[in-house]
Amino acid sequence: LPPIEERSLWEDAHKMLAKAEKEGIETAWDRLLQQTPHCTFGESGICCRICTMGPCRISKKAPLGVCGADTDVIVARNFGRFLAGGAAGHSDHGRDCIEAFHAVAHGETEDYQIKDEAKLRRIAEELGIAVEGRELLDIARDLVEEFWASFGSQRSQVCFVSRLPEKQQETWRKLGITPRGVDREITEMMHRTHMGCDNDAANTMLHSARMCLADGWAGSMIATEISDILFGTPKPRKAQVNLGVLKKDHVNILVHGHNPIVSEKIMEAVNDPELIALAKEKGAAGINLAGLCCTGNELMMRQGIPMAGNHLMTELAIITGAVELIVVDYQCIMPSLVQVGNCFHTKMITTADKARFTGAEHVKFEMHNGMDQARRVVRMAIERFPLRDQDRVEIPCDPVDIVTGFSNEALLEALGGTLTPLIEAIKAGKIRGAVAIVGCNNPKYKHDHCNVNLARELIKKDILVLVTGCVTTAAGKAGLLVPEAIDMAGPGLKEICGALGIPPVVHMGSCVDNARILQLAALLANELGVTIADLPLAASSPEWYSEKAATIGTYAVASGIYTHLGHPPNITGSKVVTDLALSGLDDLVGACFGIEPDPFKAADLIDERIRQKREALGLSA
Ligand code: NFS
Ligand code: SF4
Repeated sequence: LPPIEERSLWEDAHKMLAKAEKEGIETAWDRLLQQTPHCTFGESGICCRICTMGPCRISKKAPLGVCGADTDVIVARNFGRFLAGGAAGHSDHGRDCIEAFHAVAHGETEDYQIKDEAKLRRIAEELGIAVEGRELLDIARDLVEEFWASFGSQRSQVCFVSRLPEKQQETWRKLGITPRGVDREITEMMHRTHMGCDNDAANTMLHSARMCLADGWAGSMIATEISDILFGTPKPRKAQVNLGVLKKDHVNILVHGHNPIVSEKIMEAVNDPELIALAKEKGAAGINLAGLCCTGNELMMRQGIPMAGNHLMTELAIITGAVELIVVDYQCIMPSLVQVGNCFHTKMITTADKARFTGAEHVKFEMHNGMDQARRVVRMAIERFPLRDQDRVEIPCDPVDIVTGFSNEALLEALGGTLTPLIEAIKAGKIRGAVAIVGCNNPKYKHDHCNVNLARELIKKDILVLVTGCVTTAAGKAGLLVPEAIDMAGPGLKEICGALGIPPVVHMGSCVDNARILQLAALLANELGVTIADLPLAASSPEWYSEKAATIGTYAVASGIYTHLGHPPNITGSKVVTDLALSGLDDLVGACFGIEPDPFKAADLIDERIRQKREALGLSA
């Protein structure tokens, strides 16, 4: 195992890793070591388990599977199914949002309400729904139907494709990659990759692009828009990050997972005076709520709830010994959290029937009982407080301040209502471009080293950085999410962000909120009369691990945004698939992937891409 300082960038992680070692608690780093070296067939994507004539693995001696499939076909099918997992994750989260919105629109719940009426009307109007003189819930019911239709197969394109420049829509139509329906594209991927269907790697890859676009421009985008309608559109506000947000004298509750439908209710219950009184009765000073991963991003963006940590901090948060209860919905929740919790008094609560964990207690959240269930969960946390062993508690540091809440609406407001100041700054080369750094942690890297250093390098080069998902906490801990961080930026970026009072690294939300970045890119392209591929933009996921992150990367590329990854997906066994990803797609959709594990070299790679885009637009490099 590498020395503790080499496993993470952060002091809070180092201290908790040392505590884990002392107390004999296993973490992801230990298990990674047990799994190393990884299977090279799996790593290069050339193991096929799609039927029982196999499993087949490709080698010099055996270049074809039993059915005759070659490496290219096998890799493309495996990758297509990998991406389907990611698209399904975001989009099923989006579907749960539609269900909540449906329940509200049809008066089937009192636990959820419409918080941003103006946004509801605006989006309805954008999608061609009549709004004049109509009751709000009437409009809502039509909008619900429009969203449902984007999941099925009744439409020739999902709803928000309309946000794209016409020229770009035309490109997609010509390539046959206009997404028709979220469920349709995911199902078709499973069909195509059944034995004996799509046996042309490039063709499978094109469908991968279409399916991921369905996620980006519908599944995820719908999740974001509905979350804003139901819980409020984020506005800039202060918050705090790292394990220092846990409080030694409070009942500590962590929310982990993705959908604000659960975490928003937990937050409301935590503020219930009756429950606060109960906590005091049990000897606590109060109840403290903190977030992890994406649901943490959702709560932080809208409500300023502090963030305890990102993906690789989830086990370490429990190792503080200060957590009474962790409540989860779905995605990115390590099953090991049950075991780590068992080393303490920490209880794990699951809330979704589609994500149960053996050893955790299940409290099912439904539209009609969200508030009651949330109170039940908070009460369970309070009951655990007397079981805490205060001698084992270690809160490893003080929290770091950040500013969050930059929805596109908030950004536009900061810009004075139009994109013009941003476009002028880009034209003048004061902001040379923008890069979205998104995604995860992966114990194969020094935790957050690449996430943080890439952001630092880019802002030095006058490139505005947008962050979402688990990169948020990394940037926050590095002090990059506050206006004062302009001192670390190049002179142009410093001038513009300084004048606007915004940080040079802007927090735009959770991973589904990458849809906000897509929308911003489309707004800029429309304003300039070009396509997204013409803009000096890029994306990066330096430390990614999940299927969802690969799906995001793929919809970014298919939308025309060059995307850097720290390491390739498991596709390197196929020359056709790898070449398409690293260059071939550039000719088709105007963007491709770039791979570079070193954040400093990656910054140069991205900088060069932005330079080229600026020159093509006739702007100074
Ligand atoms: Ni995104 Fe959110 Fe984090 Fe990675 Fe997981 S929490 S959806 S996948 S690990 S950024
Ligand atoms: Fe082997 Fe072909 Fe079956 Fe895959 S689909 S397991 S390559 S026989």
